[in-house]
Amino acid sequence: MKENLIKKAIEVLENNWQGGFTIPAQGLYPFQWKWDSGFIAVGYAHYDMQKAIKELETLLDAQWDNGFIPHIVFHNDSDTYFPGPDFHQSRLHPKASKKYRSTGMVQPPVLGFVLERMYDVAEDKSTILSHLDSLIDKVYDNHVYFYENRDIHNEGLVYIYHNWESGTDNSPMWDDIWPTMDSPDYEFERRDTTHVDPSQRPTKREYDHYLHIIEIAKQHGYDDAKIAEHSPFLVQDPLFNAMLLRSNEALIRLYGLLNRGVDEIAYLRSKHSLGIDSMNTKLFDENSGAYLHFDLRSNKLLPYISSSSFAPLHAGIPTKEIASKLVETLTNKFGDKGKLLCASFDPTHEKFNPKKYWRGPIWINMNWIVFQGLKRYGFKDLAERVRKDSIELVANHGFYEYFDCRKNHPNAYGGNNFSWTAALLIDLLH
Ligand code: 9YW
Repeated sequence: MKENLIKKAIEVLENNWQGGFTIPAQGLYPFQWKWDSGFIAVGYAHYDMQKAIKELETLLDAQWDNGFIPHIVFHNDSDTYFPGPDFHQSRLHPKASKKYRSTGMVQPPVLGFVLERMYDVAEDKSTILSHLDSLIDKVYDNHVYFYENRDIHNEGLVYIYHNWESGTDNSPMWDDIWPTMDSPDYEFERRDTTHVDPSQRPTKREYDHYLHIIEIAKQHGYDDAKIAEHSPFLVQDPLFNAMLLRSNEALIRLYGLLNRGVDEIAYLRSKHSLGIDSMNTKLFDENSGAYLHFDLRSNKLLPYISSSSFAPLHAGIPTKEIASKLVETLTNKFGDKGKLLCASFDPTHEKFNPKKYWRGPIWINMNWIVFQGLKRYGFKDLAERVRKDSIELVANHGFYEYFDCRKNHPNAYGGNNFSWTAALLIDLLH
C-alpha cells in the first residue's frame, strides 16, 4: 500500500507542477499559494530536491523589498479564481514586487521549518547547505518584517489582519468579528463555487466581509501601521504565531549549521523567548485547556477551540503541564471513538459542521502539524493515531482537500488531487 500511495502522490504533484511552482489544485486554485508551497516543497524533498528548491526560489522571487512574502503569487491570468490580481492590486504598496502581481496579505510563516525539513531529508548535506545558504536570508528578512511591523505591543506576537492570512478561512472563530463590520453587499462573481459544492464553501455574506477588509487595506495602500490602526479585523492567531516560532527555531539551527549569522541568531533568540512567554501567558486559556485567538479589536480571547489550538506543540511552546492539558482537551473533545483525528473545529461545539471547509473537516496539513507536535512531546500513541488516520483517509478516499472526521460518515470534500495532501502524505509515509 505504501509504495502505491507514494506513487499516486507523486502523480498528483507532477500534474500540478507548472515548471517553476506548483498550484494547490487544478481549476480551484490556479496560482502559487505561500504555505501550500512550503508543504509542497517538503513532499518534493523526498524524491526531487531540485524541485523543492525551485518551488521556494520562485516564491521568494516574489518577496517585497520590505521582506513581506505574499499569500498568493499570480503567475498567470487565470480567470478560474476570484478575487484575482486586479482586485488585490498589490502595487498600491510602494515596496511590492515589480516583477510579480500578488495579494497584499500573508499566510502562516512555514518556510523556516520547511528549509529545516529539506536539510534533514537530504542525503547530500553539503549540497543542500549551499542551497539553503542562498535562501535562508530571505526567510530571515520575512521574520524581521513580521516583528518590526506586526508586533504592535512588542510582546513577540504578530497580528493577522485578514482571515485569509490565518489559512483557516471560514473558521467559526471569525463569526464574532463579522457583526462588528459594516460590510457592503458587493456584487461579484464567485468561481470557487463552480468547482466545489457551495455547501462545502464559505457563504456569499462571508465573502462580502473578506472583500471589505481588503478594500480597507487598499485604501491605506497596504501600509502595515495604518492597517493596524484601521482594519476591523486584527487578531493574534495561535497557529500563525506557532508557525513563526517553530520557524525561528529552525532558522537558528540552520544558521548554526552554516556557521554564520551571529546577529541574526541573536535577533531571533530574543524575539523567540518573548514570543514563547506571551503565547503561554496571553493565548493559553486555562478554562478551555487550549490556546485561543486573541482579538486585538475587542481586546479579548475568542472562545473557540480548533485544530489551531494544538499547533503550539509543534513549536515546543507549551510547558509539560500545558502540553498535558492540551492532550486532555484533544482527547476529550476531538478524539472520541466515533471520530478520526483531527477535526479542524471543536466537534462538541454547536458551530461544528463536519462538511464545511474550516468549520469541522480534517485537513492533512493541520494533521501533519499536530502529529509533529505530539511526537515532540512524547505522546507517541496519539501521534501515531493522527498519522494513521491521515494515511487511511487518503488511501480510502483519494487526495482531497478535506475529509469528514465522523467514522460512520466516510467522505471527502473540496478539491481533488490537492497538492499539500499529496506532499505531506509522502512525508508521513517516510
Ligand atoms: C482561497 C490554497 C488555499 C489554502 C488555504 C485554504 C484555501 C482558499 O486554499 O484558501 O481562496 O485562498 O483555506 O489555507 O492555502 O490551497
